[in-house]
Amino acid sequence: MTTSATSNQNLLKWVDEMASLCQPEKIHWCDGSQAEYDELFRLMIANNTAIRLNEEKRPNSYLIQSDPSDVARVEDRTFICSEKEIDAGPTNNWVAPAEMKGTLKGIFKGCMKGRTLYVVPFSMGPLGSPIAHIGIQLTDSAYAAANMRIMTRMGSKVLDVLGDGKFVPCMHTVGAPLEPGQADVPWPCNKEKYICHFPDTREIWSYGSGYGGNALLGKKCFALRIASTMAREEGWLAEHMLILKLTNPQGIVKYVCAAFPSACGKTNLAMLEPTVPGWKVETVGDDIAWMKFGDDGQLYAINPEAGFFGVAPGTSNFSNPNAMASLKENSIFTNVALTPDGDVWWEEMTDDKPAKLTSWLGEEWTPDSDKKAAHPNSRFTAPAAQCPVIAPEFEDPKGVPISAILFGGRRATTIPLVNESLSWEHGTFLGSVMSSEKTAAATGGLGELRHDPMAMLPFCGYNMADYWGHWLKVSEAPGAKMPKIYYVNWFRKSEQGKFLWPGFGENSRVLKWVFERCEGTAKAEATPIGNLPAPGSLDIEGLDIAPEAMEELLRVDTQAWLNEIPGTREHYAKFGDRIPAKLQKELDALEQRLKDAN
Ligand code: O2Y
Ligand code: MN
Repeated sequence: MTTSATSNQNLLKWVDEMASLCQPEKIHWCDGSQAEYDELFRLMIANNTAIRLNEEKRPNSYLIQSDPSDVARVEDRTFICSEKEIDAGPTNNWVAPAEMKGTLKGIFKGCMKGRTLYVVPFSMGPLGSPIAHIGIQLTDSAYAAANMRIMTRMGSKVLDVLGDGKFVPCMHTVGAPLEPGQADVPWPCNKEKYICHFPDTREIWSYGSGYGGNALLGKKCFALRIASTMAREEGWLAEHMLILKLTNPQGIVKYVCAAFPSACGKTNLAMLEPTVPGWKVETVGDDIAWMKFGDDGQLYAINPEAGFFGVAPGTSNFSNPNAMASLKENSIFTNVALTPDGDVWWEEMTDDKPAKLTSWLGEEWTPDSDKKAAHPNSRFTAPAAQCPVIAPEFEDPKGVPISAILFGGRRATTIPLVNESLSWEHGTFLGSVMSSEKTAAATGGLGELRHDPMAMLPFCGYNMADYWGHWLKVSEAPGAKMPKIYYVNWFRKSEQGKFLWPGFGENSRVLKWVFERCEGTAKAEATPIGNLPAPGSLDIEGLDIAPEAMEELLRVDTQAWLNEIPGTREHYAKFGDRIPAKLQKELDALEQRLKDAN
């Protein structure tokens, strides 16, 4: 048992209560030191949970394979336990708080027997930033504690900043107590899972999973689900958005946020290498943005995280050299394959597949194998500070002023390459009707289309219609200078099923147009769906793209948009009379503009 470095009575009392409930063998207060991190891995190696990678190839890095049943966020086991069901809304699973607490108190009883309870103090955002908030995670997973050290500002220094202040309590157990003498397994977990959020009391309780968003509670549970409810009460925004810094050849800087559904290339966009000469992109964040108003009326954003928990498959020196450089050392790899010389590999990491690997399932793998070497949702956990293009503002407690917000999804048809909204209300509308083809980050079928408003469907901690209402309301704050809103789509396909836009670094051309629209220097053409680049205003110099492809990328298919209106009305109908009148009006106005143009 280590001693606590706090005199925060609420914290001490809560840790005592939870320890009595969970009955761990030991309690360890995490100080966040390198020695502690090394010790966590020494224990995980001794338990066959982790292996250390080849020191020359991947210094200070580890590989961990989860239980094959515990590989992704479990949306069907994720609950918003607000007092009233309507406040969770139709897109969340709801259970009354008293009932859920009863269930949890039952299953948490003795859940940490034979294990260590780690007390993990963490700050979401630079320590002491007025935009940051503090959480304390109690967990019996050394893997979660080690990941939290990369993903957040973690350790004793957080307790110093916390003082007697408030924190978000985050309870986590893998739900696998050990009886005396019982041998542990490499990846303890429970087939029963509960990922529970209590917005009224700002608490998180997670049971049964050791994986990713289910277990690293600072990320989706706190920074999005609970923070979205805090933001609503306090007049700010907690969003599933990357933050990037864009500098033009004249040295003018703008900051842009972008929301895409899970695993749609957000990390790639955040770290993009521009192909337009003289332009520079730097990364502030790759997944989450917290935005509060500054005295000048602008929204200032911080990245509440300190690391990247990125999807490994598809990440390569071609798709994202900056991510590859970020994970070259001091990183944790989960569910990727192991090479014979002690390094990691995943699908599309290299042009040539290695001749032999040990797959994420621990099986011998060759290029002829019919299974993937790495799980499609396998991950790297890497310190953001290791990213070669991390912006120095990443550490700035006051955050960065946001000029533009991009929404996007994976859409083979209908949605043009870029579309500028007509107003904040119209932009909110576009965000509210976002849809995308499904990816591997959540359990369920791949490829299927689903509405994913503002990329927040699995992450909004309250009724989504009220969330849209909050978006509309923030713009009414006195003196508010709201960012411009854009809708982008890198994934439009030709009739032959080929991607029309090359994507990756070439997306900088779209960022340039957005930047120049914010500056007031690029031209746009009004269309029924919004403002599209006027002919010649999107810089395609040096890009090998057929004029017909460009035309199709920017074509407003009014009939296809009209065909989507009934589906959009159905999507809204799910929220009944909670839908803000302003959004209904935007939908009606869009339909009218499309009919007039058709
Ligand atoms: O599968 C998980 O638990 C991770 S999900 C995730 C991780 C990093 C960034 N974004 C996501 C997401 O699902 O949006
Ligand atoms: Mn995400």
